[in-house]
Amino acid sequence: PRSTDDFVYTTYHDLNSIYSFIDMLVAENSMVSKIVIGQSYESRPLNVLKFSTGANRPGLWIDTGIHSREWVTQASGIWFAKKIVTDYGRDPALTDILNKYDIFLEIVTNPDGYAYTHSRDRMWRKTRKPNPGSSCVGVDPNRNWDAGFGGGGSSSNPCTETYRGPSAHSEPEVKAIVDFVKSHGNLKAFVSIHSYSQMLLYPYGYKSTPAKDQAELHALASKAISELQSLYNTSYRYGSIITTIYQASGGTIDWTYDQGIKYSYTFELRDTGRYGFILPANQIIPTAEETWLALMAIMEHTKNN
Ligand code: ING
Ligand code: ZN
Repeated sequence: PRSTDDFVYTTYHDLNSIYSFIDMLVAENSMVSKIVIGQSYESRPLNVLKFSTGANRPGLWIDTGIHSREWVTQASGIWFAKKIVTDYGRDPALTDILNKYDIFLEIVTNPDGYAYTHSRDRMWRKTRKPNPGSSCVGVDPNRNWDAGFGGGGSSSNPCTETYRGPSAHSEPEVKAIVDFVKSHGNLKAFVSIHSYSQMLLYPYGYKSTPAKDQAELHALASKAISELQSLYNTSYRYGSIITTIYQASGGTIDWTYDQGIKYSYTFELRDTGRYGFILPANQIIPTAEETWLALMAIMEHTKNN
């Protein structure tokens, strides 16, 4: 494709195709820029799209693809990026959000893993950093954060899918986001998108103590999933990570919440297991569309509170 209008949103794309989508979107739109927040273990750029219509704004963060095999998430991230530039100036709700906040979107949060899901193993989840003393590769980037690091629902065995890594923030893909969040200092919402299970989750995952803002986070989750369901009748469960899915320590949004980002959420997109990670491409656009309604609910609430 020569422009993001020609880009095919109904199929899955490899890493180079996504990188070229990002560069086209930046070239076409003055409100979009690309920030390289770091490099992956295998030296790929960690690209974040910044959507901004003015200086010194607070930020809203969305990441997709931190687990490489969850392909509908990166595909949805691409669709969100195009949706933002299309709707600005047309959809009054999004326009109002972008007149007050910057949106940051990291589409391929684990690029080494994503490349590997295309070249070798479609089911690869983790990073691709070797583990000294083990023949098993990679760390679970959703167990690597400094929030209950090393606790229940994470593993010390490098050969498992939930290996936490040698220390918190050991993975460059995680550390780059940590550094970005701290240096930005004014993110108001942080949404980390996974698949599959059809859930909208909020902290905590490492402990059963309710989050200080549990009541508000729960009510907003309810509103967001009812918006989501309004489009194609997709049903979602919602609640804290530990009570809704399972205990998981060292997860992204427990760390961002404890950094003071109140509206910290994780989505688990379609489906509930029929296709799982191998979601047919004809579900990309419906998944992205319905998820966008929930994201809008979260962003609007953030703006109004
Ligand atoms: N599920 C998540 C996982 O990393 C999760 C569930 C979400 C855990 C948020 C912790 C925090 O296990 C998938 N599918 O990756
Ligand atoms: Zn995941």
